[in-house]
Amino acid sequence: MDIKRNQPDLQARKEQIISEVIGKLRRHFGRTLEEATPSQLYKAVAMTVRDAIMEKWTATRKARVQQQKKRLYYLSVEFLIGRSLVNNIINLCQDEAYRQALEELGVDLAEIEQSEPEPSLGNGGLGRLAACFMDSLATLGLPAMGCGIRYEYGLFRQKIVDGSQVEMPDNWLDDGNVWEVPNLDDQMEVHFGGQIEEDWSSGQLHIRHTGYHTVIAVPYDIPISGYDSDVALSLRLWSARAPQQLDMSLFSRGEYARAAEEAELAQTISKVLYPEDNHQEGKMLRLQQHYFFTSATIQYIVKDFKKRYPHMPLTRLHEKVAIHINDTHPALAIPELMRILLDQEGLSWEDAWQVTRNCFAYTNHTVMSEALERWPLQMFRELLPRIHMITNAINEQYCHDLWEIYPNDFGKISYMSIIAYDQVRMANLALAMSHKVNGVSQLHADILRKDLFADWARTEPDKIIGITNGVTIRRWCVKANPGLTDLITEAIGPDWIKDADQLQKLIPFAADAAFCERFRRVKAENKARLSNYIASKMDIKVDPGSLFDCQAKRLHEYKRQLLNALHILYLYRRLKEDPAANIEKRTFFFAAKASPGYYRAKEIIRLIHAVKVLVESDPVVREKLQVVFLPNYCVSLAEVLIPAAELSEQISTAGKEASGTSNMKFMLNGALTIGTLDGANVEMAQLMGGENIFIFGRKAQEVENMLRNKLYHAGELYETNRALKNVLDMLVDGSLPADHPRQFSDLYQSLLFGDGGNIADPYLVLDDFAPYAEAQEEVQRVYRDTQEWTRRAVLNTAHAGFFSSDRTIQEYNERIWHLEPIQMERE
Ligand code: GPW
Repeated sequence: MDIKRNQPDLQARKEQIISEVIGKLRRHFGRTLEEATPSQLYKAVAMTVRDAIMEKWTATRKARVQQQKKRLYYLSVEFLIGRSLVNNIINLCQDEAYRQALEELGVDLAEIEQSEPEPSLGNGGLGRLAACFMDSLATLGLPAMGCGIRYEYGLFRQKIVDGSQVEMPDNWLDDGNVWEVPNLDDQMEVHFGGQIEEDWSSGQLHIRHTGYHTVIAVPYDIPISGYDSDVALSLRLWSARAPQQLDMSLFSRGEYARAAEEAELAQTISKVLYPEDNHQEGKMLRLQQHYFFTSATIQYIVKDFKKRYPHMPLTRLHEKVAIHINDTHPALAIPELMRILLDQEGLSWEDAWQVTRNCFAYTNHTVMSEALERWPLQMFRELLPRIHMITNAINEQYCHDLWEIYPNDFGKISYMSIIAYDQVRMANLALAMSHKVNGVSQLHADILRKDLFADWARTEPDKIIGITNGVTIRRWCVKANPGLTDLITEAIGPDWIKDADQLQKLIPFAADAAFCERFRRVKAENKARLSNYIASKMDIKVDPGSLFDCQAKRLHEYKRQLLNALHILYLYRRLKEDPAANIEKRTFFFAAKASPGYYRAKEIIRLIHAVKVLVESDPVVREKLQVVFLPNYCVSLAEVLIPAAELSEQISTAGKEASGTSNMKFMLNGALTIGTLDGANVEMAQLMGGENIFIFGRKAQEVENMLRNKLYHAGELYETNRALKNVLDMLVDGSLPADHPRQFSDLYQSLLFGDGGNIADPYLVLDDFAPYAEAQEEVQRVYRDTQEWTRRAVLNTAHAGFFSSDRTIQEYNERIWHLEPIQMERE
């Protein structure tokens, strides 16, 4: 790649890196280059990169403080950042210097990268989105800080034992973390439980909180460097620690139990990430986590504001501070800001209310009711007595305001209220107290406005907007797919990396045979890379000449991995009936973690394994089909898988996937999509025209209508579609290898009869089965025409620019935050 303007002379930088790496090895590890272990080499190299980022970090802070610009705080319980070393080198535009330096040292960057423990501080799309946003914010030079939790254990590591998922702890911090810097000056106290006394003796209300438990929040800051930019932002992750190992004052007063409880609370709060995705359970520890990091963050925000703007009243906080909550998990930040403004800063209720609403904005990421957070009122009151009082008061005022608009409409007001039926409804809190609310694709925003949040949309018509998700080009193309990156850069120059719209310049190249040939070669190399990875890690041989068909995402009924698996059984049966059946050779890749407590999701993993064993046990079928389940899907696995994919499976029940983001990564990397008109797939189809994507199945409106009016009867499809019946019967007739004959009867039952009052097949797997199979026929028809397939693949990449998270962040900024970039002086 070309050499960027801020890069010092390549040769000089290379020499410098060599001497720095050798220096770090000697001074930190007392080792020579020859003696160093891979892990020590990784750390030494990482430290040199860190030094370079630190310089930017310091300069950025200085510039930000001087320029006094409004700053965004992006709050999220998940930041799924993945490994940092190579990404940081790329963002510093020093990849060439490092490549040459390490080559001279005889060190393989790809190899030492494997020594970096991967931070898996998120479940899936929501957490990865937050990480892409940090990259884009830094690249655009916008003043922002990410705020979250420093989990000691990230998302569990998945192993597959005899076809079943087994969870192992993710102790990613065991060997230290090169990238974080603890900031002891900004430690905060967070208080849980206790009692509230209202003291009016001075004529003014004074709140006294007593008998609480204290936990100390210690911030660890991770620098996030922008791409080809002098700005480095902070990702601040809070870690819990006990006030003192044992609070001796409590101890000496005989309050042993409380002292011990504090120590225990502190030890558990930031211990582990909850592994539920798109699902909420009202667990006390989870509520503690949420309050822990939001309280610490809000305290820091107010402290920093007062330090930076000593003469500005807090009624003007929103001029200097924007607070964004990534779903409702951080929504306790709202009453926490009210608490600090009221109890500590002496603002009036009206002022505190106004300021808070002006600061906050909220992104909704799902319409699925089981994912909407609701806390049991009693738990909420006991754990957070003052926050409960304030939330109650917010609710009262909100309902009162609604009453003015909708007099006597008890139904509407109770639907919109924040506290009802002994539950605190966090989405309603966030809706009431944010000045903007956004969905994550246009379809999703439409559903919010017309359906889930229709009452709010009527009350405040401009409040709910749609901002389509995006992914960072740097990690998902430059880092993951260097071959494609070089090819694109050669064709259209390097500017697309920061200005992804320029990818459209590739459109004419779709008709350029030489370019297409090279595009194909890059794909073939990535397929070989994945095949080698699988051979070395799993001892499985795949055919790099087969169609690589990938479904990689959390395991969920609504994402319908089951539809994919049933379709493989259908192909299996066709080959059994006619070994000469016209079926293109394919490798089906699955990668998916299931929540440990999600029984049916785990059953689907077992089914995929049973299908895999069945397919490979048949000498005829295995010549055509192969199923590979890649365990422990994570960011670094995605970086190998996605560039190798030719077909991207985005087959959720329409209306259920708010946006999806893997769809964008696959598209960027030149895979064609087979998908429903759901989430951002709709926009993908609009952007490049329906010819370049395989769309099938019911539309969101139809699904909604069928379910609402009980028009869907899965059993009828079973009776009328012979092929479908045959496939479904395989779940229960002993065709599949299983521990016991009824192994898959739960799946069978749920599709045909429903359970626990649920209708049969609520995700319309059977209804979309035939259209899916047909679309798959079309896929293989096009795949056989190599040139046509490549043409479409190039057009996918060429139209992916819209899905850059730089565009997404620019839209958030124009429509919600209104930040100005930090001006950096370039030396
Ligand atoms: F339920 N998403 C996710 F909305 O990854 F909170 N985890 C979650 O817990 C939720 C949503 C929540 C995903 C959506 O499912 C996906 O469609 C979307 O692309 C992604 O968030 C980012 O917006």
